[in-house]
Amino acid sequence: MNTQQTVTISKHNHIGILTIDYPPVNALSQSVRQGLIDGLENLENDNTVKAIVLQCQSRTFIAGADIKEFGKPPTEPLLPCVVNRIEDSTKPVVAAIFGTSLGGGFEVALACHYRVALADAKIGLPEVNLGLIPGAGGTQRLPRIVGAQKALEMVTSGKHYGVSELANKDITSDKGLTLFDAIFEANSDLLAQTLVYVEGLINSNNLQIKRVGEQSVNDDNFDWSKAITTISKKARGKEAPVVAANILFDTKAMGIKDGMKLEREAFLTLRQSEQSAALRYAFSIEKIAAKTDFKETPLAINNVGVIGGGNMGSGIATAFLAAGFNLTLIEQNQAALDSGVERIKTNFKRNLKSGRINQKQMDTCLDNLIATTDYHQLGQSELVVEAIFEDLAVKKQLFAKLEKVCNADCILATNTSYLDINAIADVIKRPQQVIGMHFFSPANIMKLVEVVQADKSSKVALISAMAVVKKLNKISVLVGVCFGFAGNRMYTRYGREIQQMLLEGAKIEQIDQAMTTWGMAMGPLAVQDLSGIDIGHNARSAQPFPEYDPGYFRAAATMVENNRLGRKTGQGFYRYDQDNNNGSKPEVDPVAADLIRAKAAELGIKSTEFNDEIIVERALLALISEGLSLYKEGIVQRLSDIDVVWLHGYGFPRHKGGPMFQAIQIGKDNIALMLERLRSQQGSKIWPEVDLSLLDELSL
Ligand code: 3H9
Repeated sequence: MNTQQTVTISKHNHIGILTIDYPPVNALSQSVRQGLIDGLENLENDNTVKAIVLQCQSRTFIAGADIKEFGKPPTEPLLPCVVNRIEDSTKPVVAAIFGTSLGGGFEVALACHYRVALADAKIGLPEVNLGLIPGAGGTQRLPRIVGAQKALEMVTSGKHYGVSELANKDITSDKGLTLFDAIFEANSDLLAQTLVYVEGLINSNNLQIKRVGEQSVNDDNFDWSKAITTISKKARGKEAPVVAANILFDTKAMGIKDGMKLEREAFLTLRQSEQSAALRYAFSIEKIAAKTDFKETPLAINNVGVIGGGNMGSGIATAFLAAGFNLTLIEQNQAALDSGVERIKTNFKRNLKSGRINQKQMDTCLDNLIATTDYHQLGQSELVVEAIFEDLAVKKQLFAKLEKVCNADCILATNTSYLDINAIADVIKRPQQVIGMHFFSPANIMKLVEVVQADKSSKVALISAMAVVKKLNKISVLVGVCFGFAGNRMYTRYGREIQQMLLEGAKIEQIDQAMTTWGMAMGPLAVQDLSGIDIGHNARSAQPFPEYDPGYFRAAATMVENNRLGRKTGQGFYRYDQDNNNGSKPEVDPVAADLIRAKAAELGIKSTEFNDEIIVERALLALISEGLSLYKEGIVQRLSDIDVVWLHGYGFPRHKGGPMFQAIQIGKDNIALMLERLRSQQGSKIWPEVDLSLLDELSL
């Protein structure tokens, strides 16, 4: 696309209008940057123009630098030059903001002399989410308007902020600079109102050139050291927030030119980093995961049924209600139904308390809930999600019943974690309606949903479920049927390697420490204690896929034999305060270690020394090996989908990209050597041959 097409010039009386039209999100590609410079020059030279409005077409103001250009050499004009050119303009420039003004897009707005916005617009500097810091003056101009403390929070959190939310906080610098000079009603005509606003300034002779860069930063009474320490702790290994905080600190007393120079250097260094590559990769694979080659149009789904009001069912129901769906919750009896409704209300109250929703929003969502024991009330549902306990026979009965009460087009989804969905589909006359929708616990919070394609699932049912997942503001990955689908099958393989290392002499706390220090959200053994060691044990014992060997879970089996089921029994791999099982910290328990040692001796396994590096290496190799097998078997559409599953379902550190991204970092030759070594120690049943050339398909 050439310059003329991405940025155009028009005029309204004495106001020049620069319009960016570069769908989908008006990213600051080279043509947009050049178009802005050329357009500005043109309007500056036009003697009839007294002010310039910068606006965007399509669905949003500029959403940032063009992420697709980040892997390539930078091209002129660079964004810092563009924003400085805007600030230096000899005529006042007014940014008209709607949708999302993010990253470079917000930096452009900060360089303008006025900012007006629709009340529902969002702004932010999300660069840290891509392993970067703002690279075009964001760390410099923002603190000059909102003060050092607020700017530090905004830059290091990477959060999107509602315009009204910020305006309510009345953030104005002591020099009279403000983030927004005017805020207009949501959904109103932004351009028309901006023109009236600017004409008002012209007619009243109040039009000014307010250059933010000429002001100083206010950091009175601000404890930088404490704030930076807190940010470093919270970053848990992520580099960008810490670099951002230090840049804000180091440049706070500098002029804008010197400050932007340091900011740019740090931005360029981070752009080359593995963390930024991982985070940019994560951003792009999430978008790709939701895509299929199905041509079918998704069905309109507004009315959803959820069967089962336990933890999982109530979490799923909460997610649907929060996204505005009409929801019918079904339970077997009134007492179970009441508990389910109570759980849903508790979930909403938590959101209310944390400020994520207000009372009115909560009431509106809960008004859409019908709770009943009468299955006939599912007659209007276009989708029903079953979340009852994991028993194949009971689920088959339920689906036979659902087929009778639901309408012919209704999609029937099971939330099973392990069971064979084909066996469930086979009991009804419309197996094409049956799919899996595997939510992760807590379902109202976790982003991932595996949409499972059984042998006879129709494409319409699958694509409709994926569209619903997007509406839930979650991320879907299409997977095939096998034991545990993509996520839990890999989790089982990962768990088996952890268990094997326990038997070989690695200590419980050493394994958890190694994995959390590396970046996993929780240690694998603490996770088992939290979810109940018997849950996985029972699933493995009853697993219906004979070709899949759940393998070596002897340490977990030993815990179960000794009624050490985890937090719920006050002891598992760790020990917990008996009076406060859920709240207390896991304590190392020598009894658990003794039980594992005794089991290892019984199996004739020799004890060896482990270090953190070996623990992490073996855990990662288990994931990489199983992931490659899954892809080869066609359980996932693409290798990168595996990383999406691990980033969003299992607390894999986002700045490490996922198991497959890690495989690329380790390198194919190294992986081949490591796998060969493990295969010779444990055998090819545990470490089968895998096709490492598949890794070449990953585009980073
Ligand atoms: C930056 O600005 C650095 C500067 O400080 C310094 C530079 C020197 N570029 O998410 P969606 C595409 S760093 C290119 O489905 P939504 C996206 O891939 C950047 N493309 O829509 C997708 O493409 P496709 C700081 C982009 O409505 C399509 O747009 N900015 C970019 O759910 C629709 O996206 C950010 O980090 C981009 N910057 O959400 C913002 N952004 O159709 C990142 C999106 O081919 N973006 N695309 O799959 C977002 O957060 C969301 O996309 C947004 C829209 C909220 C804007």
